[in-house]
Amino acid sequence: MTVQYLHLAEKILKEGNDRGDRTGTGTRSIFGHQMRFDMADGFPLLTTKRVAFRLVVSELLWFIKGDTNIRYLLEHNNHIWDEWAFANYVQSDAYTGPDMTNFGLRSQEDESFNEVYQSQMRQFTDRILADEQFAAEFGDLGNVYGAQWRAWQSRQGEVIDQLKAVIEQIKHNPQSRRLIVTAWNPEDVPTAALPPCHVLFQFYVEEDKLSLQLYQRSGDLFLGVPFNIASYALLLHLVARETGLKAGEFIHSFGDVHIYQNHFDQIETQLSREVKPLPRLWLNPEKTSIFDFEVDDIRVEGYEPHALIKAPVAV
Ligand code: DHF
Ligand code: TMP
Repeated sequence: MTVQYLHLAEKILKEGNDRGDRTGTGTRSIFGHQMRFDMADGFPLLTTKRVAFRLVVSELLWFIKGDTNIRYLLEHNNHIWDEWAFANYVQSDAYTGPDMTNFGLRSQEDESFNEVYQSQMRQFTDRILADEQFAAEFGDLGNVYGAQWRAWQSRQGEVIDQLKAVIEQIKHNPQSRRLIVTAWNPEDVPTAALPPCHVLFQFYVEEDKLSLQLYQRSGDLFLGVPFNIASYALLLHLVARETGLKAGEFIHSFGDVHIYQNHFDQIETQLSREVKPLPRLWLNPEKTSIFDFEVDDIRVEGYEPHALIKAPVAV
């Protein structure tokens, strides 16, 4: 059940601190929380609103490929990272269009600006798809998850493939207490489009079961967190497949977990809804390596959530 999520929503509403935040939107937040999802209960995809699972899949496969350019996402009709690439572009000298300062907030408050912004964004994403050179320059988000997971740069100038290494360790040294992948690279934090929110994950093997715990430093409960839960549950299943283990628990630990002020109504709507049975995950039985999966190899079955709820994303 995704009751854990609704409990967290209630806790934030009741006990949270009203705080300003980087984006200027304002949040209510708490610090420190943990949820546990047993994969035996079903796949933890929120049922109190529809979550676009196909976007979760293409984003996770993008990380696993080590890709950091939004072009792959756009090719899969996935727009969840557009704003952060666009922010880099409009701050560069190459951008000569209308002023896009603070476009995230302004597009919510000013309808005529929003039209100009939507049109600029459309041109930007069309060009990323059409123009390889432009994509290489402005589609790349820098050393985000894909780069840190698959190609961490060492001091000696070597490249460390953390994901591959951790999978080898799970296979050969399952009792290890060092089964960790970290995306938080202090060297890259000052220049990142968005410093990693899901910062570090660790595996644990007990008998034939594999569990995964994530530390998320910052969580947008309404928009990001439903994706993050599904994404790491899926990652757990994929690594379990590759290592011949069963998927055990996904444990989700938070630092600052918050509800944006302009998401309160949407959260209340979710709280008024009845949870529904969880879907099941289908993975193409012919695929055994996490590195071979493609979007069509991954589906949820029996997903009958309540209707989608829209909300603006804070940039
Ligand atoms: N910034 C903020 N403020 N919150 C986030 O959750 C967030 N997430 C990021 C990057 N920066 C962020 C990456 N992940 C959406 C979901 C996940 C995500 C970014 C955006 C999102 O907007 N989801 C909507 C619509 C998805 C669509 O259909 O395009 C949703 O309703 O789930
Ligand atoms: P911050 O860098 O100031 O913490 O802002 C990042 C925001 O994005 C914050 O609201 C958390 C949210 N977020 C998620 O919840 N999940 C994600 O996967 C990502 C990338 C961001």
